[in-house]
Amino acid sequence: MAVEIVTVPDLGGAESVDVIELSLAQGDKVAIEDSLLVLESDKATMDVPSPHEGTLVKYLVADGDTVKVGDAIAEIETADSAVAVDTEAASASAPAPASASEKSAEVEKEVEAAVATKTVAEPVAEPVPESSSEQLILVPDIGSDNPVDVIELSVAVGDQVEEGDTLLVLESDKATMDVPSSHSGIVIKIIAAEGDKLNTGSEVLVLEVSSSDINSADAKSSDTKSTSIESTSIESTEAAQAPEPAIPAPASAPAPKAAPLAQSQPATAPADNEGKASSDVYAGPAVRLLARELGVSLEKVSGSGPRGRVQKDDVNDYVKSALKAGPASAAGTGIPLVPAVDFSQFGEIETIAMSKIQKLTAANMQRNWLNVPHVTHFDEADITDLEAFRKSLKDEGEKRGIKVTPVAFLIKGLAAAMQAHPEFNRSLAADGEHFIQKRYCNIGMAVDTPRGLMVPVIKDANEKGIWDISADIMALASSARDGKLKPGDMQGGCFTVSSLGAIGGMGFTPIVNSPEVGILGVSKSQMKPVWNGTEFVPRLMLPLCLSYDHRVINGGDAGRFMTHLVKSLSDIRHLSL
Ligand code: CAO
Repeated sequence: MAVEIVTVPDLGGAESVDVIELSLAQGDKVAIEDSLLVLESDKATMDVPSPHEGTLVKYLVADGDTVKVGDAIAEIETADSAVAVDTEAASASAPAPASASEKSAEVEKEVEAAVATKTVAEPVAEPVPESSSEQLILVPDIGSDNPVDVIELSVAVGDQVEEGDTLLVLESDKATMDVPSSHSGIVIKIIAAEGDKLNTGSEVLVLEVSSSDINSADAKSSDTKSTSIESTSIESTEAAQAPEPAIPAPASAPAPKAAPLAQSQPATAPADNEGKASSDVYAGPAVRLLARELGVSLEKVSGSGPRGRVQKDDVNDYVKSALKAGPASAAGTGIPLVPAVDFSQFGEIETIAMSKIQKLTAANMQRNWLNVPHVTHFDEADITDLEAFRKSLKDEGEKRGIKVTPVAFLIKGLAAAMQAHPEFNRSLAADGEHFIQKRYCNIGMAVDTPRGLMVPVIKDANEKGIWDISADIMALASSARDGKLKPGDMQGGCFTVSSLGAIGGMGFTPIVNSPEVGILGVSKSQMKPVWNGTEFVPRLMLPLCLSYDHRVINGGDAGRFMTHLVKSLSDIRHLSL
């Protein structure tokens, strides 16, 4: 066993380049030639293949670092150090299956080929003999005898293209290259198809052009050719005819490293690349290959790499979240993503898995919060008499084995208010054009459990008295805490009560449990001085917060509903009417 240090190979003249992708994870098995990382200069990207077989111990650089030739980039543990050949020591050490210097020369050649291709990427235009106004566009010199894949056709028959517009995108193992049009004209026939393998001189498409365009473009084409054939390095390319970068980079400033885009973005959240053609998305060949294999349109993926470059993880995360979101995701909501933050940079952290209930609650809350236009109406009820009555039930309750808490009265009061104000016992139909009026009255009750929030339902609350409701509260709350609720216990709710009265607080804005249209938040009752017309008297006041779906309930409805509820809680004789 030996640990080999891999260094940055010859960069073909570029002084320093950015690390834009770490291709592996610590502990990954590495074969010779596996891509270790991707480097990028102003004009090209290159994979750095491993000169060793073994296990990646660690990277010595990070995404976004700037490196130069000879910089240490990774440690690889090899089984037999004699087999491994270090990049720098390649020429001096024993022969290896593919020495690093050979490899780096290969990489360099590939990059150069790609760059040169970009420079010669003015396609060769040969006049079509039978019509002087038709131009057959051929693949330009791609700097290699190996065929390259057509990964994208950027135009369709009938399109008007201008000189320099991208006609199609080609991809070799190591680079992508746009083929720009050498003429302005109208596409009248497309010969190449996506997935075809093309060589220098292969037919791409036919353009209908005016004679003047042919002449001027031909002149430029030959100029370009003579310049570009000599362009063999990243730097000399820059000095040449200002070609398009091999992989188009957006002009925007680099994204702050501390705040990359969320790792698991909603599949349907708007991508930075929304609206772009795939060929314009800033991504490397390996990422394009992965996206094609997974059937992902790159323009839908947000790039988290430097300057918004799409990385393999972005494509994988897109696929994961697409699967998770399913077909009912909030497509096109335009909601900006919350950036993921590496909290470990600020101090020690621990990652805790969410329980299934917590995940469901999070998803439901977000869904309801996003879908329902919420309004919260605040009021308070004088429960002085109610509490006196409740306490008077204590002895009988002990005999029955039932504890009566304020929540039972709230549920009873809500059921009565819903009978009097039936709009609170409605749901919006899925078509958005009808109300569903319910003739039954089931009230959900939020229960705080160690595994998360659960909402069992008290069935037919309008038909039950305080003892029965109290018995239901006890049974359902205890089943919820013991994890023994059955699915039927949590279904069919018409309205929800969320009582934090035993915990504290003066008020809160609960989230409607859609498709229900209202939820009552209850906070802790307090003795308050209340003006009775002649003097201040101490009264026990219960804060109530009604959140409602404003698509179904108007403010006036809410005011009347709460006035009804407050009145019946303040004088429980109304509950018997
Ligand atoms: N003001 C003052 N005291 C109150 C009160 C209020 N609004 N509501 C209840 N209390 C008192 C009760 O009277 C009881 O006191 P005593 O033992 O002295 O009689 C004590 O608080 C404890 O009540 P409890 O919590 O055992 O029973 P409950 O019927 O009041 O509530 C339940 C049951 C299931 C609603 C509650 O236990 C619970 O889980 N609440 C949390 C709901 C929640 O998490 N909501 C947030 C959802 S959104 O995140």
